[in-house]
Amino acid sequence: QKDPHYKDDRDTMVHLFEWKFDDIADECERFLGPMGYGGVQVSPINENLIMRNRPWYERYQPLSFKINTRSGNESSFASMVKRCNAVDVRIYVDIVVNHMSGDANPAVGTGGSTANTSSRSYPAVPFSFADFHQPVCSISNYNNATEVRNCELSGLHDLDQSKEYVRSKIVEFINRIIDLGVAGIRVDAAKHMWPQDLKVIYSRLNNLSVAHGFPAKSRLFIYQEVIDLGGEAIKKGEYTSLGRVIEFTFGIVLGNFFRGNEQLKFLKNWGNGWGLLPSEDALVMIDNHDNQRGHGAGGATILTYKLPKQYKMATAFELAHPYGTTRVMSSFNFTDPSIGPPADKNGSILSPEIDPKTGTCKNGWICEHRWHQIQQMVVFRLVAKNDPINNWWDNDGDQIAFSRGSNAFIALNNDDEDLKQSLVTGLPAGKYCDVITGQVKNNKCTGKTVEVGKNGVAFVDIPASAEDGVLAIHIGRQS
Ligand code: QV4
Ligand code: CA
Repeated sequence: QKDPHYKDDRDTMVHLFEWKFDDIADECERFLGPMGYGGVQVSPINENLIMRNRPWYERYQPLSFKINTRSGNESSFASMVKRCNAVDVRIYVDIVVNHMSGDANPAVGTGGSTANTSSRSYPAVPFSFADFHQPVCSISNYNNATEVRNCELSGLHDLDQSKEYVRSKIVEFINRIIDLGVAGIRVDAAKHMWPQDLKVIYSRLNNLSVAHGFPAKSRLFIYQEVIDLGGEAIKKGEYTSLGRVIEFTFGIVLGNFFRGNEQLKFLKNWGNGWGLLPSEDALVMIDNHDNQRGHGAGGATILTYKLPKQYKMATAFELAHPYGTTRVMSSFNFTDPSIGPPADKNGSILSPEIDPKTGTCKNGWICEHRWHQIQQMVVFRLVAKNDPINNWWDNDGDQIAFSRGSNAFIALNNDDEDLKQSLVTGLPAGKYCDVITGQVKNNKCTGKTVEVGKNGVAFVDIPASAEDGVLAIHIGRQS
C-alpha cells in the first residue's frame, strides 16, 4: 500500500488542483505521459455542497458519494482514468471520508442532491444522525486525541467510522473507483480518524483492477494526511503501518532553507533523521493546496509559485534528492485565499489555455508542473533512479552540489556570491546540456553546456544573479 505503482521507471505525481477531468485526460496525453510524470492527484471527486462564491474548499464538504463535481461526472471520470492509464499516467483521488458538509440551509450539492445538515440527514448516501459522532463537539484541543478524532473539524459533520454501516459506505465508494482504474488515494484528514478504523476499511478494499492494466494482487496506494509537526497528541507514526503519510515537515524546513534562513550546507544529511519519517513512509512536497494559501500548517515559511526563484530551487532540491515519494503542486493564481479556480459566470471551471510557444498556461492557471525547470527536474529524478547521493560538495555556506550515483549531478547557489568552481560530478566524460537553462534542440543545447572531463570534473558556473540558482545535468541529456 506504499507503492504508487508508477509505470516502468516513471516518477513523481502532480496535483492538478481543481482541474476538470477532460482537461486532465488531455494533459496526460499531450504532456504528462510524454514528459515522464508518474501520476496525477485529482481534487475530491464526490458530490460537494455548493457554497456561495464557489470557494475551492467547498469540495471538502461532501453531500454524497456520487461522482459529480465541477470537475466532471462519473463518465468523464472513468474516461479520464482510462485515457491517463493508457499513456502510463496513474490517477490518485483525494478521498474525503472523515466528515460530510458543515451546516448550510438550503444544502444543495453539485450533483443536485440535498441534505438537512442540522439533523445530519444526507439522503443521497444515505447517512443519518446515528452515523455521526455523538455528542456533537468541536475540535479545539489538539493535545486530546479523542477530541481530534471524534469531534468536528471546523464544523464539518463528523462521521463515525467505527460503525459498520459507515465503513461499508466508505468501502463501497473506494472500491467503485478502484474498479474504474485508479491507482491510489490521498486520505484527507486521516489524523481525524482512528487508525484502527482505517485499518478495517483499507483491509476490505479490492485489489487494483487487472482489467485496467495493474498486475494481479496489486494493492491500492494509500497516502494519508496527518499533519504532525511535533507537540500534538497524534503522531504520524501511528499511520505508517497502514500506508504512506504526507510529511509536512519536509516543505516547511525546505521553505525555511531556500528563503535564506539557513545555510544550504546543513542539508548534507537531509532525509531520515531531521524529524522526518523514514523515506519509504513519506510523500513529500514543497507546498500543497492548503498551505500555499495559509490553510493547514506551515504559515509564512511555505514557498509557492509567488516566489519563483526560491520555489524552483526548493523544488529542484526535492526532486534531486532521493528522499520520499515526490509530488509537484499545480496551482491557479490567487490573491484571495478563498477564491475558487478560474470559472465563467455560471461557475463552470475554465480549461487551462496553453501558450503554444512557451508551453506555459494562461487564463489564471499557473501550471508549475509545466515550468521548464520543474518539468526537467522530474526527468532528472527518473534518470537518477535509486542511486545514492555521492560527491557532496559545499562552500561551507549556501552553495551545494551532489550527484546521484553516476547518472545525474546538480548544483545550487543560494549565496550572494557567484558559484564558480571545478566540481566532481560523478558523470562519465562528455558534454552535457544544463536542463535548467536550456534543452537539447536539433542536437544542440540551447542553454549552458557543461563539459565533464575524464576525471569526472566539470567547471560549474551559477552567478548569484542568475534567473535560477540551479545547474542540473544528467546522462539523458548529452550534447
Ligand atoms: C466555520 C468556522 C468554524 C465553525 C463553522 C460552523 O471556522 O469554527 O465551527 O464555520 O459553521 C471551511 C471554512 C471554515 C468553516 C468550514 C465549515 O474555511 O471557516 O468553519 O468550512 O463551513 C478545507 C479548508 C477549510 C474549509 C474546509 C471545508 O482548508 O478552511 O473549512 O475545507 O470547506 C487541519 C486538519 C487537516 C486540514 C487542515 C486544513 O488536520 O486535515 O486543517 N486539511 C484537509 C484538507 C483541507 C480541508 C480539510 C482537511 C477538511 O487538505 O483542504 O479543509 O476536509 O490541519
Ligand atoms: Ca473524525
